[in-house]
Amino acid sequence: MCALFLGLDLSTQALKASLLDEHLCGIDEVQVRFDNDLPRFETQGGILPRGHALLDETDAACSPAVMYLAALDKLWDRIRYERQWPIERIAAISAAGQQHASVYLATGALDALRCIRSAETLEEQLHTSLFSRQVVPNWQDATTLEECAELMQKAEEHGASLCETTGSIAHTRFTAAQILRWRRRHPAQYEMTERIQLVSNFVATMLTAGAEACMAPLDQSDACGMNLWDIKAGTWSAPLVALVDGENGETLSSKLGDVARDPRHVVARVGTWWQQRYGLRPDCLVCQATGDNPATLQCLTPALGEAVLSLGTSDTVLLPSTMYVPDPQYHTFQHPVSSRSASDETPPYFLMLVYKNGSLAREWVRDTYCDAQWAKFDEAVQKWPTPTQGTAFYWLQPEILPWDARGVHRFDAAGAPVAEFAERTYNAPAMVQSQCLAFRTRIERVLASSGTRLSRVYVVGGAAENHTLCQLLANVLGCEVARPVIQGRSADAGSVVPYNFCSVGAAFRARWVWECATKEQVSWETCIRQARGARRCFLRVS
Ligand code: XUL
Repeated sequence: MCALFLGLDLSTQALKASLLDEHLCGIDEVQVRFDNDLPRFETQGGILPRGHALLDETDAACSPAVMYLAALDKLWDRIRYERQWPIERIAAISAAGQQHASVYLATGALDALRCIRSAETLEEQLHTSLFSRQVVPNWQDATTLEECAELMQKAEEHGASLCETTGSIAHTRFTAAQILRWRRRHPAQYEMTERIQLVSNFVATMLTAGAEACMAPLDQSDACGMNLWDIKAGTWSAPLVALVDGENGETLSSKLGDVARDPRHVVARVGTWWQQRYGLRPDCLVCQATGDNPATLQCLTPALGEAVLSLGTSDTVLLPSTMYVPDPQYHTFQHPVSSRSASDETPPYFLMLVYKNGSLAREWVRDTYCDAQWAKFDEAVQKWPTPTQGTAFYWLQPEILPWDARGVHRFDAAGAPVAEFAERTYNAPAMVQSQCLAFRTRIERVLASSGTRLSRVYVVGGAAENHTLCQLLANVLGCEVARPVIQGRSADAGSVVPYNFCSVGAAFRARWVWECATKEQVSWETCIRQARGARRCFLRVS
């Protein structure tokens, strides 16, 4: 009987699961969408609306922690009863979770997890005992500007900038600023917190529920999204931890728990609660989990000189890197599946560039200038393939790259500012051309520092379906543009399934950890290559 692998993704709006076979072919996918499937939590886009009674700050972007339990219950009911997946064949599970977002487990949480009975749901049994913080921050939260300034200053006082130490300048969504603000506003809750987890290791912890439940460690790559982890030293940064803790830092270190140093780490066998309630095998492995962007990288495994471009609400570029060259303009994270040994083909780091004005800005141009039709937008992009009429920037939201750029700025072909273009539909090519050029400028700069050239870009996200945009990207970036695909089980010609790359990336990790734990120690690259065989993993679109 062929072993199966499960990847979960606890993201902003949904909990998703992807089931793959030993050859990494997709079998099925299922999800629970928070707004529609769990309306009693009153979320909009997965978070509580502004001013909701449960929020202690009007503008906070938070979700009810108990909703995550309800989502796990509902997802597994769907897996078992609606979809009737062959659960008994699942050999290993890993997870992805929204980066930076944190979950706060109360003193006694582990005991509560060990005492649960299979006749009742997670939510029924744990809603009062598991969490010390009922409403938890989402990565979209921006209430922590003051705390960010303090973190930057504290790092400088100790002789290295926050960016040099942790790979990123201070960001409101990063966990350090979030914990600091909450600890000061709610000291009693902080006091009664046994463990602070990221969403990724929280899911792994939940999968151990039962008689031998344990706390899953943080993932190295995900820990880099906290502004607390000293990447070069491979330890928590003592001054930053002390600032966030308010004392000498020991309390916070123990609340954060361990960071797994080996990406092949097996957290535990799946918990007895899961075995009894859903029929998981007693030897099913719970593998180290990571953040959603690292998990996307796992799924697409770009080589050096390749990049992943995710065209979503914001546009994100992921680039593997051999060197640690932190820069305030981007994030440097440890690569989720690199062992960081000289013989490893997987580079030790990856860089992430985030452009805030992605799909929403493209949609604004489509709606304002192209009668709300993508066909008209595409027609205009094809009509003016080069910037003959001028150029423009559309920073509808304060931009990250370049930092805090705002507003719409148009220039004619001679470079003089203009209020509007003579032909209004020219706004469409002007926008996508300037977006593509922005990607090119920064990617080139980053790659130049490691002596590499861009050879291929994998495009994902809604806008990746737009062929005109992909062709323009290929022209501007001067490289091949490819759309990654997850093949269906039969691997018939063309049996390509539109899978969720984060949960599939998590399933890939489960496959690798299982291979290393039960067969032989192989590198990530070897495992994925051998499992996939000669099957196609992307479609060239340019
Ligand atoms: C990355 C970030 C988002 C979340 C989405 O820094 O904040 O992409 O990971 O879940």
